[in-house]
Amino acid sequence: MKTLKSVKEKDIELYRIVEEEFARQEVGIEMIASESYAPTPILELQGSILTNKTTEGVPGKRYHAGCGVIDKMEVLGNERAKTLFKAEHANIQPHSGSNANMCVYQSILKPGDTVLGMSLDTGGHLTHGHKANFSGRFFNFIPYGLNRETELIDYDEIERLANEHKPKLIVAGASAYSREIDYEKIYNIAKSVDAYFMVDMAHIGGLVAAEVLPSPVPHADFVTSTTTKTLAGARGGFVLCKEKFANKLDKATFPGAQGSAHLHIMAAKTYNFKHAMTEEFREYARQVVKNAQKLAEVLQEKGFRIVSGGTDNHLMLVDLRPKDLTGVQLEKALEYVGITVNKNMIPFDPETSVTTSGIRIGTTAMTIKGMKETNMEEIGNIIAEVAENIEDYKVLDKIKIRVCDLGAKFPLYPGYFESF
Ligand code: DSN
Repeated sequence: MKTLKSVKEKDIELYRIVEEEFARQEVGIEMIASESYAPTPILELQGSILTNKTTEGVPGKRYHAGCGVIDKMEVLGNERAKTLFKAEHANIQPHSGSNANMCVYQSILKPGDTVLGMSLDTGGHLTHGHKANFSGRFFNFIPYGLNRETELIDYDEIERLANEHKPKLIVAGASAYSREIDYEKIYNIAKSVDAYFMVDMAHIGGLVAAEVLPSPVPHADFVTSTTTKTLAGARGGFVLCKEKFANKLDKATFPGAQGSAHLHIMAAKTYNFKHAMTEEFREYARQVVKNAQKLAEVLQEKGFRIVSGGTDNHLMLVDLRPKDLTGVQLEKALEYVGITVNKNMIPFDPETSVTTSGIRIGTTAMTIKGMKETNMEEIGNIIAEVAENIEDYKVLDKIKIRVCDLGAKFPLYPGYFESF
């Protein structure tokens, strides 16, 4: 690859690993719901000389000299994030979505404070209070979940828990939930107990930007996100908040949660926000959802159960019990044929998180490569065939060739990289 010319000269061992991963991404059918392919300007910015500068603080109030130029970039990024999401204040410094959440907690919580968050096993995120994560160790998170019948967020449970525990903060948002969230309802619950309200929209940020899904920004005190998932860009995070929290958030980010900023990544985010304002991006976001809905429909026709009966966004949870399979079995068999998904617990899963009864499938990455509903039909059929032939390697080997042929029709960065 032209862009890795020096790596090839200086470290052939490492170069070969990148080359191998390029080949995997080139022909593989990528359906991990948190993945996307960053546009080439983002690859360039993430590899740019901006990585060389050290900054701490915010534009105009720095702890190092020589920040005049870089301040222009950060101001531009903040302004674009505010415009894109109609937010009062933005901070694009968080290194990741987890860091973005840490920055908000650092802004308004003290260790031991009580917080409500969606449990990981019903679709939440590690940083929403899991015991293995800093959030669950430093704060008193009370988990809420889903209604067993509808498999939708149990808003009555949130209200009951809020009244019982009087939390300082309620966190909404998920990494494995396929339905729209009623932000206004949770906001009203939060305000009734005098709690702050934060939404982690990491998974759906791109769909919100494109107005394919409703925005949490009018309702939430803080909104966190990554730029990597449906925003399809830089590997990092950011926070939006009401102006009255701006100072608290900036101080909680630096020096509260992070040291010097990653300016090359912040520049990539800045491009990301501009790209997400284009009609091309909006069209992509609409197609992501159309593809997910088509794939869910095909899988249902093939006898899989889709949690909650369908999807409003880029992902779906597939219950494999009707096929008498576990998540780990199907994940492995799909990986063997070249389709990447992840095993995932379904609501009220009788299996452990290591085995699981489900898989999570997302359509972001393949939509970026140009796939449409007809391709989703083909992928749905292939997934069903793999499930029916889970250990029949003669059949799986034939399917592998079909997957490779399909993947090769949707190349990665066509015309950008020189061939190996
Ligand atoms: N939270 C993980 C996921 O959803 O896959 C990583 O972002």
